[in-house]
Amino acid sequence: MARITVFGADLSPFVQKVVRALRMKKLDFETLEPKTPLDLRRWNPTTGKMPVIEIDGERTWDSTRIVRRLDELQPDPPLVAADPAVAARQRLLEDWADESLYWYVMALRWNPGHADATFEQILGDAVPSLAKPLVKRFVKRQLGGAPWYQGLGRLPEDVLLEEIDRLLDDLEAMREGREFYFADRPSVADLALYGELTMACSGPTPEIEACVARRPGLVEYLKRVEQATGG
Ligand SMILES: N[C@@H](CCC(=O)N[C@@H](CS)C(=O)NCC(=O)O)C(=O)O
Repeated sequence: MARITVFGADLSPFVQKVVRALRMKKLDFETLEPKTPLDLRRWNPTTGKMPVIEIDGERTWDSTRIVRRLDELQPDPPLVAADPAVAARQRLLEDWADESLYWYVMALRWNPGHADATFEQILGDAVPSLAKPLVKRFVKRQLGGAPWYQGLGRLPEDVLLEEIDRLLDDLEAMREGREFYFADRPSVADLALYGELTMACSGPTPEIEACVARRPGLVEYLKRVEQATGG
């Protein structure tokens, strides 16, 4: 049995993707949460981002590459469908969740109306109150700056929410009433969507939670993915 460690914070959608893939495959692992942003640089000098996985001493970074590696290590159950056309759609939806939906959620989390709550959620307990104003200004500039440079962070809040609402309609329609995306068992697409929507519904952006809650089919789907990937 391989010795596996996942480096990363539980709230990260990308860490969720990896942890749930490991649970689906019934692989034992331990997790290590970062204590400071310097940990990320130390664990992953190439991109400075989490998650990173170590399998018998060999490290891999980036959730998409990691889940691909897990499929090599333990092919059963597979994380994409056997049919290449279905697998391609699942991988593309995974990529859309990681590289597009993520930025919609980040743009809202770090916009002026939500940035304080987001900061409190990720670092509130870790920073002494005297240092908080300074650290908060720095973190808002660093992490909040990313969606601004990406572009979605420049949209007004009402426009962002309207777009997210429309995208959730499209997501629902694309599932075509199936249990999971394009197949009868979860794939990388479901793991990625679950991670993003769970972070979106984790507190600081109640408006997205309301968007999700208005769609009972989506709520049921998320519960289904949760159950099928370790609860
Ligand atoms: N494409 C990467 C994205 C990873 C990513 O953006 N992780 C965030 C946490 S949700 C991170 O490490 N952020 C720290 C930073 O940007 O400095 C993946 O799939 O692993």
